Amino acid sequence: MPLARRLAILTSIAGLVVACGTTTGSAAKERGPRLVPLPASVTVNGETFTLGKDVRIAQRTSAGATAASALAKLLRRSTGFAVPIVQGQEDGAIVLEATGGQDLGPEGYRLEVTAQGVSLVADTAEGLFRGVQTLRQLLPAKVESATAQKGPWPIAGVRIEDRPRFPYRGVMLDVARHFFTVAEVKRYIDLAAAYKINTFHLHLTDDQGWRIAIKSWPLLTATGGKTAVDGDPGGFYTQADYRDIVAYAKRRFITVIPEIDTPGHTNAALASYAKLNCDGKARKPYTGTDVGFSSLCTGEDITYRFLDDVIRELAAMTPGPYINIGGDEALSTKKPDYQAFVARVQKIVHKYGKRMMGWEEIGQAAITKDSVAEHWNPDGVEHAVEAAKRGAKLVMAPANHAYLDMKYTKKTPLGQDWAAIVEVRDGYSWDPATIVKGVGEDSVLGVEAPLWTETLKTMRDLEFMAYPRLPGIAEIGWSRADGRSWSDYRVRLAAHGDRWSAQGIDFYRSPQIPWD
Ligand code: TNX
Repeated sequence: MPLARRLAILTSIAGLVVACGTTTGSAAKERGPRLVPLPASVTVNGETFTLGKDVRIAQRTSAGATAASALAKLLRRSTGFAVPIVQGQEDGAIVLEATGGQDLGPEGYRLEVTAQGVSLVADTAEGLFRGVQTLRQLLPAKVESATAQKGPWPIAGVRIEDRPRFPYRGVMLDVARHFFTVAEVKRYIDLAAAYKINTFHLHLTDDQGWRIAIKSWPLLTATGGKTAVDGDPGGFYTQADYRDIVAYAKRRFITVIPEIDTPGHTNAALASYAKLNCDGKARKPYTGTDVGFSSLCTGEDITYRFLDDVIRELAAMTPGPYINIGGDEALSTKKPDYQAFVARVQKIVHKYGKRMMGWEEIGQAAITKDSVAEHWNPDGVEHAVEAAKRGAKLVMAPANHAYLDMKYTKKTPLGQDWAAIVEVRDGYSWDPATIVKGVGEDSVLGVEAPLWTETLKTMRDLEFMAYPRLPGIAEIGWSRADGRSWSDYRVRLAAHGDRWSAQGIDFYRSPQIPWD
């Protein structure tokens, strides 16, 4: 029997164990732990480990430090227990172990809960951190509370072995249309980390605002940072702010990808420096929501000196492998100019030791195999196919499924509907390996959930649009396709509403979900 088939049978047996381990019939799955994203295998053992006031976290190796402190912080806050972190092995503790050689992969983990204690094993510090996110979901929802709650604190007995399907599972936040503070960005990172997201794509510039300080071009923020959609207040990150965001994300094993959108979506830059315009005249600041009207002057050397400076400064404060150059909707740039522009900017990105990422339109240019294109437009798949033909990998963010700024229903007060109305089920029901005909699993690096902010002004707005859809995209990126179904997912997701409420998230109570 081929290995894949054998694994499939094994997994379906493991799935049965979940159902049988608790009770029989349709209530069975509801009694098993309702985890999102769905792990590769879960076996329920019927035991329970209850956290008491003497609970401790035992860190077997130093690789456990980040995961141990994240878990301790969460437990201290909501249980009120001291939760010391100790070294070595201890009975009745939560033991974190990353000794390597377990064949669990860079993000995989094995989590075992018995009446005696909790053991979390991974090959890497990152794997332990992902496993801690699963452990959180085995505890009562009140564990997410910011203040001390009354127990008890039972953890269901399970054996979970887990690893992701795709290495890239991202969220994107547009801080250009509306600005969000460092504290708000950190909260968004935290919410995403709970669902094992590992990439944070930060859309830093657009027609309406330039949000990152570039020391060699100070007017970008002094002028271009002042505006936002609807004349709302602008803002920008200093380089120290940006480094702070990067470091914060890193402690959650999330890689930051900065995007400087070019050659279109550049009005804020063109308003800041007259010399960046082909006619030498500064553009007026823009606070509307049209797209496709601006372009850098692709024939002039100054454009590339400008981008060399910007990319050099960005690369120096970005430890992650990618610089994103945007490239979408360059409707005011002629195709040959666009192609030459992308090829030339790619060289600059390479010069500073990074790989280039951009929206799928970059597939029209001579991109190298190490570049990554992001599919977004259901009507623009030919660019994604072209990118794959050039050997580049794709991140899938189809607007009619994955865009968190699409309305849930016609009546949703926030958001847009140009791509689709996206109820929770629509957001969940697609597969990255089949969404673009001609781009198969081998070309897919992963998935992303973009959140554009033309209509979103507050943290509450972001949370309302992201929850409950973001966890669905996270699951599509993490969990194997053959284990996923809408009927099972909606029941698992139903358990998460109380977790979000405990964190003060005002989520969309979709009628499609049987909320607890
Ligand atoms: C399309 S997606 C855009 C953005 C808008 C978004 C709104 C993409 C690459 N470009 O400029 O904000 O639609 O949904």
